Amino acid sequence: MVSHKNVLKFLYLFTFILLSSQSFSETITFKGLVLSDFWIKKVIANNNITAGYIKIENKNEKNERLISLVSDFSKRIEIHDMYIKNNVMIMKHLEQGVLIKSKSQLDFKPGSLHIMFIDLTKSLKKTKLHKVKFNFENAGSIVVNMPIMDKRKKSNEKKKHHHH
Ligand SMILES: [Cu+2]
Repeated sequence: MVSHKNVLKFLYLFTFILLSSQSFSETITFKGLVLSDFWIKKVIANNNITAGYIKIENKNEKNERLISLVSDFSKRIEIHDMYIKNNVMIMKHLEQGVLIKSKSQLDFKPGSLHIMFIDLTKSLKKTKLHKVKFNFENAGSIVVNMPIMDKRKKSNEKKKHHHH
């Protein structure tokens, strides 16, 4: 016979495994917006800057705009776009935020659109999730718990061109 205690032990273990695997399976649905695959890149050495990524799908009839972001671990957060112009990598601060068209998905990803955390005030532990508040023009604000990763997991990586 399986005792109650053992079942509880098993559940705790199971929960622990789920939490420690830090999968990308978490998806947040918020007022017609679907947020997924969100993560922050592990801070390199003594840098006090890092980047974050997310996929935002807008299922609404109306266009949406991500206006700004706030966290308690960096003094500033900017939305940046990155592209090559005349063989030079250009990083552009999108001061008006970024448009997410109706019925479309916007991908923040390495080498492209990204969230820039500037002047980090805390060390970002890999074992913790880090709260970042996303402010949208229509949907309002939502706090997302973002994990720290070395890089995006292979299983989620689509074939893409690399720009160096
Ligand atoms: Cu940047």
